[in-house]
Amino acid sequence: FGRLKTQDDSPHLAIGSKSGYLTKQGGKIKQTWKTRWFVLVKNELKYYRDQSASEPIRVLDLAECQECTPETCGDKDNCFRLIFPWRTFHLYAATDEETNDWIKLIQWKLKRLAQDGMDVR
Ligand code: 4IP
Repeated sequence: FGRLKTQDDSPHLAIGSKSGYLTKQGGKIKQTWKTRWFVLVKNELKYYRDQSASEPIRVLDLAECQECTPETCGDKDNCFRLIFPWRTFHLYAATDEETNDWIKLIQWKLKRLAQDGMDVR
């Protein structure tokens, strides 16, 4: 990513929120892996073209997410998948540590959503 920071750890983000660059596989066209800026707040995971974009490409509702697990996808390191009834997303972060942070936080939110419903911090 050149000089770009791969994560935003600044304190303006609420506890339990996270943002950073993840690389994701295309939906129908599997060869295209695009690096996108992901923002996780409460139950919403949004991805943007880059950190400066104002409109998200897509908003994912974790209330619909069935699973978040590490996986091996071909030659890509640090991969994980997010399973929705309508699509499985394949993603990876720049490092193993960042991937693990995303997985841990998303899994925590999925657990909270399953227990308490929508009010996920
Ligand atoms: C695109 O490939 C990008 O990977 C898109 O990702 C992806 O949309 C498209 O999936 C895929 O065809 P090209 O840029 O080579 O056309 P992004 O939206 O991050 O740019 P998704 O749905 O993954 O966001 P399909 O399903 O539209 O083919």
